[in-house]
Amino acid sequence: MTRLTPDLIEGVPDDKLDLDQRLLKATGKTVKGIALEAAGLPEDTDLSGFKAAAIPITSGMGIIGGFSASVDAIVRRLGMDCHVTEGTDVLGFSQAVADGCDIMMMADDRMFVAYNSRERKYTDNSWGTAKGYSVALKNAAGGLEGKDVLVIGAGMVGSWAVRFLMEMGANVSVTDIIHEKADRLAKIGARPLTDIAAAISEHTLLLNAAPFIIPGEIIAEGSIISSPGVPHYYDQVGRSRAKAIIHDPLEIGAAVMAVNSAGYSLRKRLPDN
Ligand code: 2YJ
Repeated sequence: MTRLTPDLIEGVPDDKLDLDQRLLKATGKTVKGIALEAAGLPEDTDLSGFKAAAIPITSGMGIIGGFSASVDAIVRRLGMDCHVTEGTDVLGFSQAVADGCDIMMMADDRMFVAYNSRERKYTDNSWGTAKGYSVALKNAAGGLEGKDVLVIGAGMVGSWAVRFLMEMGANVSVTDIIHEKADRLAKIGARPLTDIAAAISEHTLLLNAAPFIIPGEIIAEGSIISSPGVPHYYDQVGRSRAKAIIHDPLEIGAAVMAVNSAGYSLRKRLPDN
């Protein structure tokens, strides 16, 4: 995840992006629906028993204006109780513990986690983002069994996405400007491709996990693009050729993290576990 900037997330706390409506149109599911599927939990799961906290972290490059408020709003939209701690860093963490919080959401420059203090387990943002955007692509495509999917970018999110899409039955190709990174994923069954433009033109199901802006003229008509990568921009040609472009700056990944973290407690109570 590239470092977010306040302008990228300014619409998140008030849901100005209207993400649920856009996701419903593209995938038939809301953010919560995608997060529950990503976490392997039933569609009607009630998350109101969880108390979460968003803890501002000042280390490294410091606070991102609106980040904790955005995470707080995202978690509350899932039906959990949540607040931003008054203190930052270790003080904020200790306040969350003293408040009896079950899930602590916190990010520095390298790691963003949802820590479940009941189970002493965490879900990180790369996993959550890859899982959420893979589930979104699967729903938008009406299933992925036997279908060709291209993952652009073989970093943390792209590498997880390759695994998840393969588990969903897709034939996964992967491309990265650093060819060796894509080559490494051949070991787990992905097909590395070196010509990025040709790879994009030849696929209609894409997961763009790279900080790469795809020129519209190489996008195939009717493509479905699940696109967590930042910066996010599709030109007029790309937008008109694509059937759906799924993107938000923070919410899908953070929602999957929070729900999956709650899932450490909930899955223990499901009948088949
Ligand atoms: O609490 C704050 O306001 C800041 N410390 C938030 C920092 C958010 N972190 C990022 O944007 C990092 N690039 C996250 C890296 C996650 C890797 N998956």
